[in-house]
Amino acid sequence: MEPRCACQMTNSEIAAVFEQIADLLDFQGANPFRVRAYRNAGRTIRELPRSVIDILNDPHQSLTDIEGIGKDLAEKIATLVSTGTLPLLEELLAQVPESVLAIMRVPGLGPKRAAQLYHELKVSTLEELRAACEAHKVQQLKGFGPKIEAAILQGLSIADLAQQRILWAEADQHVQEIASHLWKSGAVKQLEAAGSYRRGKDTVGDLDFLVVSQSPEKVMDQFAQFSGLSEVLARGGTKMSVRLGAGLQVDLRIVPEESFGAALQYFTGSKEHNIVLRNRAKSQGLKINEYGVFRGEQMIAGRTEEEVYAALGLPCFPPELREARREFQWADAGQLPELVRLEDIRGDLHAHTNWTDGTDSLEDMAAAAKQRGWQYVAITDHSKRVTMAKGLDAARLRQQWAEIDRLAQRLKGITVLKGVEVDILERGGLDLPDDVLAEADWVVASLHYGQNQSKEQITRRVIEALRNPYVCALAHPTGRMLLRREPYQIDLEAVMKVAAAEGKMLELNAHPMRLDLDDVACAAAKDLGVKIVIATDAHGISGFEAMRYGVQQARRGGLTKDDVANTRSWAQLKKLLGRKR
Ligand code: DGT
Ligand code: CA
Ligand code: CA
Ligand code: ZN
Repeated sequence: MEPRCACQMTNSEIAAVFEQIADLLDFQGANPFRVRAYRNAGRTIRELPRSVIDILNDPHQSLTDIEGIGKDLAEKIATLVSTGTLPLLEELLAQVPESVLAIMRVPGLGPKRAAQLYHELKVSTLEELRAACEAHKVQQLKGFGPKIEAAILQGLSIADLAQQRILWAEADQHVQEIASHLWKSGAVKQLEAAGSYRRGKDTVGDLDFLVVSQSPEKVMDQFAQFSGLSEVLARGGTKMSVRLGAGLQVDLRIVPEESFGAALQYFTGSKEHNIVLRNRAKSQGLKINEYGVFRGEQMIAGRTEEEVYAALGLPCFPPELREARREFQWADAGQLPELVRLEDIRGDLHAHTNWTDGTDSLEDMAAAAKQRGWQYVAITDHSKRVTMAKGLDAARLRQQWAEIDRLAQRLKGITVLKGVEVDILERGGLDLPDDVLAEADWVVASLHYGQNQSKEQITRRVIEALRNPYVCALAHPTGRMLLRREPYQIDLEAVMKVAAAEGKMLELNAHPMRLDLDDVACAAAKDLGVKIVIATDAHGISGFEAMRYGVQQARRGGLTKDDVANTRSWAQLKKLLGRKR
């Protein structure tokens, strides 16, 4: 590991060091309590609302004031922050190659199996693991077998992808940091991050910055000074490419002011959208490239994106729609949808508290939802089947609802809905009886267990759940975890048809790692007349921030305010839920 200039470590970088130590200790078969202590330290730091560096710089605060941080951990953090590493990490890395960390994280593996692969097959890199699977050596190991070998190969393709792409939310953090760093040069006149980031794609391959500047050298010098940078890959007169510490590539282009709109259009893409655009230009006797729109030698547009699209007789498409799906068809018909906006959202319908696996109290969650300007929030803690999350049985759930009633008398300006996230059981059926569900204001059904069942089984379970008169919506309908886990097998079209017939809704889970439904499925739901609920699945007050990721995904699916159920007041939404409730 490259030691970093310590004063710049972010909480997630600090947490990662503790997590790496936990993984490496686990790999070596160390005492489980010791492993857990490091893992918990990582988690504590990752979830801190304030930056560790801020706390260390604050003369009135000490790390040990924070719950979960004792003297020992505080000392370790101080060492890490001042030296960039920890002696224990260095010691472990001298014994085990760092590349085994990646193997442990392959879906289907873990520290124990990774250690077995390392000791018995000398597998220490992802490439070696793939080769060993393809040579069918892995299935011969004790406790492995052909099924696990196949699962590892599938896990490897996800791991490959995870090395090439990052979540949009993570890209957004990098973009904000890089943009504010570049503005500080004082030489930036205009700046925009283009590419898949600007289109709001759920994962991003690399970042594409465009800048207008009278002194490109000054901007590029400043870029080279960015703290998160690990390597300059190339630098020319107007273009520079770098790699960040985490491996992400960032391209920076300095473009002429009169071409900024054309460059922004070109580098926002998508490539497929640009190809359609170029052909349209051609058929009008025009030429389009990253410098402008040209009739013969004459440049007729380029300064702004609006101007560029207008020169081709087109509206300035919202970036989220630029995927060469239906946007040109809509534009030709004059029916470009007016996409839903974050400001349109009136409330959240999926949130957890410390009654189950959330970190914050009912009251704090309600107050935080109110602070976001929402009119309502549904508290939907897990039902009892989710033992890992201390899921609620009927009695506990009724206690919580009584607590919500008491809270309602104190807390004005927000409606707290009595909800539940009820599990769809492996054998079918729901985890709570109908008479309990009937008392709830809002019920979301989720499939957390039995995710390896056949498409028929899973689809049947989900459809049966949607037919329950008290279920309002299906949560995270495909169970995917971006860059981590494939969706389970489910016939979404069949599910949507039932939802449409029963007047039920589908959730677009806004968690940045889920974004489930995806953009294409959102569009399909709309076509079938199914309303979408954009919900955060917050497990703490900061979880509500995810709403914007969900809205962005809905926009990519072409959804309008009307297509999204929770742009309505609670009274209107209830009406929409229909006759059955
Ligand atoms: P990513 O980085 O894989 O998440 O996806 P993008 O869309 O950001 O792709 P990237 O970074 O390779 O290129 C940025 C934009 O530049 C892309 O969306 C459209 C434009 N572009 C790149 N290569 C081509 C090309 O060969 N033809 C056309 N028409 N446009 C291109
Ligand atoms: Ca890109
Ligand atoms: Ca690029
Ligand atoms: Zn949930």
